[in-house]
Amino acid sequence: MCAKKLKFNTKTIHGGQRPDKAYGAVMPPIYQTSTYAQDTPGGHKGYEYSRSANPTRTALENSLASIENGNYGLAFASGLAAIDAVIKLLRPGDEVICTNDLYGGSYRLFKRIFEQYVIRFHFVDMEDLTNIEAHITHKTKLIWIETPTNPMMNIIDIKSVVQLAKKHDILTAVDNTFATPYLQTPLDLGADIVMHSATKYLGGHSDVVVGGLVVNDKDLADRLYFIQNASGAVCGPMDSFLTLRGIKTLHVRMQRHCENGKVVAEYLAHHPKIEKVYWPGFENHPNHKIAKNQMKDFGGMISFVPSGSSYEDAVKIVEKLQVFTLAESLGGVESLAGHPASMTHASIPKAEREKSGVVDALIRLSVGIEDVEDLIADLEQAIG
Ligand code: P1T
Repeated sequence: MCAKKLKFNTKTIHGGQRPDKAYGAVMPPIYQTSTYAQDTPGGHKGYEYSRSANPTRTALENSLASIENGNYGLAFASGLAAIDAVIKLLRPGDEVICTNDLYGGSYRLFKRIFEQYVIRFHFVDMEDLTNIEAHITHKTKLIWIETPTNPMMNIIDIKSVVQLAKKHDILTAVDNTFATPYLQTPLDLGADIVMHSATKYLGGHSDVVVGGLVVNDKDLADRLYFIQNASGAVCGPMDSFLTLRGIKTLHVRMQRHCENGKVVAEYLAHHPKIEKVYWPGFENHPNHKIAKNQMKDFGGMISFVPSGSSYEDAVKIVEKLQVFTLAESLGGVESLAGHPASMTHASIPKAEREKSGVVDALIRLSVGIEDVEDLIADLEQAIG
């Protein structure tokens, strides 16, 4: 059966994978090898050196393409390595328009690395399309969308941004890390590139650092493959295997992340000691309607500000949590709490991050798939 016709839950398990030809192994074997024997120079079986290609990585790349409804997948050593490859499509003098609220490491890569090579980044509030339009010139070559944004949970209307970009012949890339293809598939909305930190929900068990790209266009895939091979930040076979294993349960994990996320978000919203809760599932979220339209559910990522709104108020809470672990990252089966100002977004200057709402008192939760009663009890004892 054509893999493209399979439904999502089936694709997470079977997408791009067949039982191994040698012995019928149901899971793709871990080809822990750097090189491959050749009968004669150039006479190999499709693999010659594992930076260029590795069968376990190929299985992951096919799986990524399958779950994102794309034609071509590429797996990298980290999410940032995947972003790095996309920006390397550009040349000095080119400009990028990106969401003003985005992962701190993406901001750092754009500002501290690529601006040295004379690529310019405009960070704009994409909830209002006129902000994007105002920055479009003949130099604009890429629009970089993160939605929901990290950590403010803003929702960007992918379809509208893509329409605008296409009018001006500009590529669009969507960082789909927070939503995953369980919730939204940006290529179906017209985006050119989907990017993942597979470290998060796709891997799902906080045991790998992996990145991914998926595209439909053959020429774009070839250019990205060239960069992947030439720059070399590839995903190793063991990490490819673990990510593939994670993807097989993506749909059941995401369902529970969404259910638990809703309960936790509503608990926080009704708590007298919480000032503000950011979660796209609330009807009064500024872009709830767009979220409802482009996402299947609202996910398990929530940010909030405790009353008092001071750095100390936030630190007191995260230090008291016992079931939630205070740690960077997100998307694993276990619940994590983070303090963006000092952790994930510390690389963004304070004045810059506060403009998009990342204040010192902001706490970010990655709601896991534990019993939600235990998560609520933990928050209750920590918030007091
Ligand atoms: O960590 P890495 O796999 O390199 O992925 C970077 C990245 C890219 N995009 C988004 C939306 C991300 O959240 C991340 C990584 N984020 C964290 C580590 C974090 O705690 O937010």
